Amino acid sequence: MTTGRERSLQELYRDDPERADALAWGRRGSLKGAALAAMGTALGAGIPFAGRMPSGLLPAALAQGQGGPQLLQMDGKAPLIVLGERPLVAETPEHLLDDDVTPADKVFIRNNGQIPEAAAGDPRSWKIAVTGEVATPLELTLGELEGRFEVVTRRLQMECGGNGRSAFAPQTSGNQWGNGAISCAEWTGVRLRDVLRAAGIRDTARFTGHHGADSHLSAQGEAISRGMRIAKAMDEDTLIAFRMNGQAIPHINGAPVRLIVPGWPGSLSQKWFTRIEVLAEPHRGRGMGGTSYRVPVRPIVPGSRNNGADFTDLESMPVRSILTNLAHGTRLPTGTREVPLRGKAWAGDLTVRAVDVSVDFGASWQPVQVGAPANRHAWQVWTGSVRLPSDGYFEIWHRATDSEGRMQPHAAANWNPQGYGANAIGRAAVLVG
Ligand SMILES: Nc1nc2c(c(=O)[nH]1)N[C@H]1C(S)=C(S)[C@@H](COP(=O)(O)O)O[C@H]1N2
Ligand SMILES: [Mo]
Repeated sequence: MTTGRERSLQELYRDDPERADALAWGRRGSLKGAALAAMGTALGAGIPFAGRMPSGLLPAALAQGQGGPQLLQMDGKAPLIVLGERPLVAETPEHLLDDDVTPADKVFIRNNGQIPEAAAGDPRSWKIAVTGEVATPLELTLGELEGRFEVVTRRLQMECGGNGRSAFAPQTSGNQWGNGAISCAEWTGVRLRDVLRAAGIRDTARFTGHHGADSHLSAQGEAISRGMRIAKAMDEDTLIAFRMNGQAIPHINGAPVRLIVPGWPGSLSQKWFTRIEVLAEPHRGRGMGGTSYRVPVRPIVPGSRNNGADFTDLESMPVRSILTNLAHGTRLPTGTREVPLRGKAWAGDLTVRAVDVSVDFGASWQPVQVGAPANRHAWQVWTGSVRLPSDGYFEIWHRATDSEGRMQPHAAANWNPQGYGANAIGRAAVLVG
């Protein structure tokens, strides 16, 4: 895949996708023989379903940048894909998310500021506070928290609000996540609602504000401090968590205690958790208001400027699927016709009703089996297989539908300046032969 001709098509796609499309597909969307052959060479194989390819579609194999991703080298962590070093941000490659319960080493990392020093001494003496619109403000050590409230264990998905962001066109600001800013670990902790009730929330309590021990890179103020409607704080699955998969939480993922607000943007799941405020008005911390974690109510022109005044906070995350048994770009032996597939799907506070797969660029779809979640707010495992008609270049497309009938769209929808809520159909390239 290194001749001048092949590289030039790839480069053209990167530098000037419209011209590349016109060259490859013709201005009326009809396929030009020579251009198709060139594209086939670039991909390393013919494209048996080329006739079904929507005009202007960039093959997934060409959408990858040149050169491999930078991989994380950190004790206790798998080789995650590093998206940023200061602050440290790393996503999990989809094919490393094959476990039903995400092991600690495969949980993605999203920091917004400086990683705080690991607390010296007994983690059970770490203090958390409840302040604001409560009858009795509380300050409790982790030890007291564990002793005083019912301890529960749940499998909970935690997904960054920007997961899938790299699918937005035009590109938005923020970390260019693929689909790997998701984990579903087994969290042990106490219910936030039990602690809030113990403090006696007042009738005026409408919102929360979350605080942690890390400071902003500039050392000015907190790294991030978000909040939510009180109803989500009172959800039985919203936890103050102190164990992940039965072990102490890894420091990088918020030890010794963090919030877990499953199904809503991960930014609410405060790491190195120190205090929750109960508020009458929406919280005004870093990461609130404007275009932060907010999406348009009425679609705006992609790429346009907007101050977000009319936007709404992103709450329940949209439906998404990932493919986990086959890495994007996998080469399968000549003659492979049956390809088993396995993946995960989830839909914020909702569940996933169906997952469909296609190998002909979405011309036809077939359902796969979708398992029940282990508990509410856990992701669901899907399994199935597809038949390929020949050797060549294929794309496995996977599309989930939530319990209210909403499907993943063909392209990232509802463009917004900071790129939240992108849940385009998943596409993995495979080469047979
Ligand atoms: N204190 C603190 N909590 C935080 C963050 C942070 O930077 N500081 N990042 C948030 C964001 S944006 C996400 S997506 C999740 C990521 O959690 P993880 O790094 O354990 O995967 O933590 C959230 N909680
Ligand atoms: Mo995030």
